[in-house]
Amino acid sequence: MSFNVVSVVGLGYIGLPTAAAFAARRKKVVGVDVSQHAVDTINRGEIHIVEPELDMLVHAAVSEGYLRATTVPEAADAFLIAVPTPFMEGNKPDLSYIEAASRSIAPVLKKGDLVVLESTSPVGATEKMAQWMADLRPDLTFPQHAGESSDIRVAHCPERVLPGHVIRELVENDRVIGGMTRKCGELARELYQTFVQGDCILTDARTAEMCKLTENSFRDVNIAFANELSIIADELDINVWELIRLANRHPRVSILQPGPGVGGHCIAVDPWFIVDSAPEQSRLIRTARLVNDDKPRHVIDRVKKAADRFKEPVIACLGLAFKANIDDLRESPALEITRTLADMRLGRVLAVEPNIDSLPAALDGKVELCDLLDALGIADIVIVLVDHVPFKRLDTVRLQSKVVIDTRGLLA
Ligand code: SAJ
Repeated sequence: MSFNVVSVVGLGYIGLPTAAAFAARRKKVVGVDVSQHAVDTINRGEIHIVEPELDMLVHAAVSEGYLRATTVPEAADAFLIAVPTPFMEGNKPDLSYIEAASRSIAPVLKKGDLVVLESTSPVGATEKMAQWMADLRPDLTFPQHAGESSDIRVAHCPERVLPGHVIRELVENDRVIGGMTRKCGELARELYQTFVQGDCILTDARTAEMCKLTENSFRDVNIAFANELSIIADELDINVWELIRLANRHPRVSILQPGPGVGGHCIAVDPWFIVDSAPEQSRLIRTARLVNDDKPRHVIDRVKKAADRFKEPVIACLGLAFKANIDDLRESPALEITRTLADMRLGRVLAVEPNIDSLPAALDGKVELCDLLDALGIADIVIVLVDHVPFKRLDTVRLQSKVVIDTRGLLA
């Protein structure tokens, strides 16, 4: 089957690079997004998100006529759904974006089309998506009823790219492709092989859904182990960074790095989808989430203890992003810690974040955005919250006579 037109629904951190990757392989791509702003920006050949190299790719794709964005879905041969799956109250997955996206493409589906869910999803979401489309198109058959003879093919192929390295990882990473039937998977594999150089491995949709959740839970559980060690080490007056370095000399030990907590929209969210599906069985996964979510409180307690020694300390928070060398502040423990410290009115709070020009609303009016050297010039307490490159290059002489709380092991 040749896919003449590919439609990508949801033009965010995953959908837009994916659309650009197809376009770079000279596929006609119709991008669909509910945001008129995103659509207009892309149609000008510009981008509305920050990701290295993406701007060039999108610019080329649009100017050469391979990529076009719209708010209203159009007919295509394959549809990729890459919309958010946040969680709601009680850590339950919110499938409303997937539901809205699948309902929006249902009217333009035709016999032979492929629909792939890329969004990180709880087990069973692909089947639900197929049913939402089937409800609106009784004239077409879907795999949940017609099996291999269905008019529409449906699969799940979770994205696995690391923010900041999306363009390279999209092409090089292996992909797990879960078809609702074998033929659904094979057709999806054919589509991804347009630009993926890694292996495209077939499985069923439920395993593919669980595989993505498993990858991020693996990381969460292992970071929780490192975070718990760091709290124990503080208690026992041991340098956790040296401890981990030494333990990692063992050939079968590979401990991750502690930090101020786990941020981002993936690792801190996806494990809850497993817990929600099998609450009784997910004891370790749940506990890891709780350990990581509690880490900012531990950091704040340490700062509070240090601040008690001063009358009105100047506290410099180095880094607001959720990890090194990005500008993404969403779900960032560094941001949460800085905001809480300001709200506690322990002293004057300075934020140093070289990747942003202005403070987010959560900190506006409470915290001063400062240059690294200016902040170090006046700070009594310095908290390293993110291991950005400029902080790594810091001359430690500047920290002498200050109380330093290093959550990233930058100075260890
Ligand atoms: N972190 C630590 N210690 C570590 C490693 C990470 O505290 O040793 C923290 C980071 O500072 C950050 C958080 O964990 O706050 C997550 O950062 P990350 O770089 O581990 O991952 P993300 O959230 O940027 O991207 C992850 C990736 N998943 C895995 O590595 C298994 C990516 O491949 C996924 O595509 C992405 O989640 C996603 O979309 O699910």
